[in-house]
Amino acid sequence: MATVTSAAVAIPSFTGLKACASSSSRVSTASAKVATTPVARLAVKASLKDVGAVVIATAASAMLASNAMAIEVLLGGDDGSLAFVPGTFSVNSGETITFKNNAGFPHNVVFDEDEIPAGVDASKISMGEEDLLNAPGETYSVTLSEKGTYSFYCSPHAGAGMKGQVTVN
Ligand SMILES: [Cu+2]
Repeated sequence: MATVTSAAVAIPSFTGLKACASSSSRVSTASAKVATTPVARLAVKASLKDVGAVVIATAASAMLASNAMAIEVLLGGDDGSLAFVPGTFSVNSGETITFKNNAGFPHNVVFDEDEIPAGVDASKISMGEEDLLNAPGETYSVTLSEKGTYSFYCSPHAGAGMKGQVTVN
């Protein structure tokens, strides 16, 4: 039974990883090939049928935890607005935030050195002021470990109000 359970978790996890990799360029696409024998595949099917969505949901969150990809923030709204979407959000310490070019680029992500927790080096978590994401779907990922509130902006569009805030819990 233990074997069946781990195989059941591995399959949707692999699917999730592929979806993840296709939507972001800098998130690790670590090989997640699962060696499944025909017997194991049958066991997975039966197991998934038996326990249903609960296993899939668990596997999906396990995938997120192993990738530590907590949230994706779009750069530019679908309506053409110069904004981070969402503009205000929370993550847990150590989770990865992935900013993804969506519309109205070029954009970038610069943390405000005056509005981040004391002791955090803004330059280590920011893109350079001159460093821009130019291509559709291009991403910038950052992992924040110090708890507190961080403000950030897009340097080309800060004047137009492209600013955001993340709380790390
Ligand atoms: Cu911008």
